[in-house]
Amino acid sequence: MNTPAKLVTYVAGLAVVFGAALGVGSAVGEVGAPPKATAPSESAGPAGAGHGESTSHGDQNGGQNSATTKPAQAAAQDTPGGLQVSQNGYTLTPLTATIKPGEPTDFAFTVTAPDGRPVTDYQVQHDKKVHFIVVSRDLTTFQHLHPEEGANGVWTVKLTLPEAGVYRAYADIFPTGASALTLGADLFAAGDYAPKALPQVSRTAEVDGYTVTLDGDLTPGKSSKLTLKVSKDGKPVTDLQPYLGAYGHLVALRAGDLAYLHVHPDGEPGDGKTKPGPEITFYAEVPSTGDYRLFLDFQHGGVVRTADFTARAGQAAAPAASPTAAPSASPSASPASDHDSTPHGH
Ligand SMILES: [Cu+2]
Repeated sequence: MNTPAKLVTYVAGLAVVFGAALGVGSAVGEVGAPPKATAPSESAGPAGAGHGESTSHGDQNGGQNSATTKPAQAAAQDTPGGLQVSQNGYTLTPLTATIKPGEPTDFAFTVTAPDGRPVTDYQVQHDKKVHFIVVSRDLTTFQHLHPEEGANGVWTVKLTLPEAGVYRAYADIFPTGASALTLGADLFAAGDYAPKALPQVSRTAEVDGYTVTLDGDLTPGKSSKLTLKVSKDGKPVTDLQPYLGAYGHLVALRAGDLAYLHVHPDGEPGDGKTKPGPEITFYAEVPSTGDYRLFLDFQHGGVVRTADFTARAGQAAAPAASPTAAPSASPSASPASDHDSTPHGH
């Protein structure tokens, strides 16, 4: 009996303490001072710190914003084409999800405008509204296609992804009322994928019995003149056929991120000065040092062929060309210059 009695007393005691606590709590609540004291003090610490942090963040953000806004804008303007699936409100939207390797597929896509609707009004560039480029991401395969325009801004093209792997598709377009832009999206062909190494730097390409040589150097940040000379069986080809309003089309892609670079042909058929070969001249603008893949489309005998090169932009050419480099050619420098001179030698 003692134990229950003690429990009752204990419970009663707890009740008293609890009641007292309630009383204190309510009293405190009524007074309002402690809660106000604690609440502000609790929140004052974090809030104060928060203000401090947010203020400093704000300042930093403000500073970063003001500091990064201009570079960001400049960067946006300088960002090469093809790296983004959406740019300036225009979005490349593939409508075909899966593509089996080696099987011709009706690939469909739209480009949506900032209002979300498919673009139906395009400016023609080089005879076409849409130039559709597809490369494997290891840059060893290249296709330059021209999709057919369907209803409601849907474009379709017969596309074959030659092997399993990851591909980059580019839509080189000029929506009316906007500016020319190149949107890019990845495509996938399921299966075992073995990426190939980037083809070695070379100034000579062979395709179907044609030899194409590359002259000129890619200089980062500058318009670089490139001259491609086409020959067949050792003889210069002087009757190239116009293809898409030019004697050749050159696409340059940066190794590593597959940036799509602007290349402008120099002259066009019928301008009274541009000859149908054997040389085709372009001006390419590359944004950085590094390796680039160049794909030249040219037409001869009614067939369009593609010659491909790997070219190195930047410092590579400088030491070999520098007068001081030769006398001071050290053992460590010679391998580089040997390596660099190889493509130049051809
Ligand atoms: Cu095209």
